[in-house]
Amino acid sequence: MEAAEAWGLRWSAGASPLAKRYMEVAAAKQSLVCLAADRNTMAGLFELIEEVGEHVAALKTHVDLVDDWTSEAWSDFCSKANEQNLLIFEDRKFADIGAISRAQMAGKYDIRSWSDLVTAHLISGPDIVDGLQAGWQDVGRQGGVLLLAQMSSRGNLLVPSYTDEVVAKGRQHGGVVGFIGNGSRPQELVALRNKVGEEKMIWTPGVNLAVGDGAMGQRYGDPMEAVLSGSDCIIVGSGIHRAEQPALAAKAYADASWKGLMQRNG
Ligand code: 5BU
Repeated sequence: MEAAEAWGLRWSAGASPLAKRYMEVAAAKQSLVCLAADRNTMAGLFELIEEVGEHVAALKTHVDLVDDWTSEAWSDFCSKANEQNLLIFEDRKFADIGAISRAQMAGKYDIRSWSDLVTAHLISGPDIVDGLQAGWQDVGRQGGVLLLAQMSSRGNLLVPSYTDEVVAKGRQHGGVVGFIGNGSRPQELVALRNKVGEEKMIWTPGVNLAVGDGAMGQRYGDPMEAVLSGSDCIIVGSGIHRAEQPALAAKAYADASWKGLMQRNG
């Protein structure tokens, strides 16, 4: 199915080139799944992406949790992800002032050189988005910021009035591809989608086929329900990488998410 048809308003309402790239891959693979590749060895990461790459549309990383990280191995890993047509999303949750965030895009991990998307808090003010965009520009690349408007963990301090401010500022900024919403609470997602409108994306962690509480305050909601409530991408970690058969699990999440999109637009 063509991306424009699959995505309806989200495609036509002026999405950024990066968002369109994601939507095309998602339509081609019939999957709105972003794999949270939370494994701490390079071998584990390579194995995971080999197994599930065909069923997922984006790859989320935490570059600083890999024990045997080297820039060479990481660069090979990113090439593999690119071969599988995956956008690479470093969930760094930047939060500093603009100039330091720009500098943190460089440094040892050189996130600006391989990431297509990064997460940021808006707690320090809107200049963080300009700082991150400057980071990509410093190496002649384009990227997009996902602002944390909600979180999935219990007791988080992103209260509705804070969410409103993040959305109001983020909606106006061309460097913001979209927002992180709470995949574990459909009502919160519906409210977020109403605030965001149709133009920007909402990506949601806190999703698992086994709904309920996860480890250390994580909360999980149903994948299809998240999409029906306005999520454009379900971020799934342990539901896939801890499954006995990760490829089968990834396919199950892909199917649920795609069904949600078809029903949402139907
Ligand atoms: P899980 O294994 O599916 O629970 O992994 C969730 C991933 O999403 C993990 O990498 C977190 O860092 C990430 N995450 C989250 O769980 N909740 C949030 O609000 C944000 C990110 Br933002």
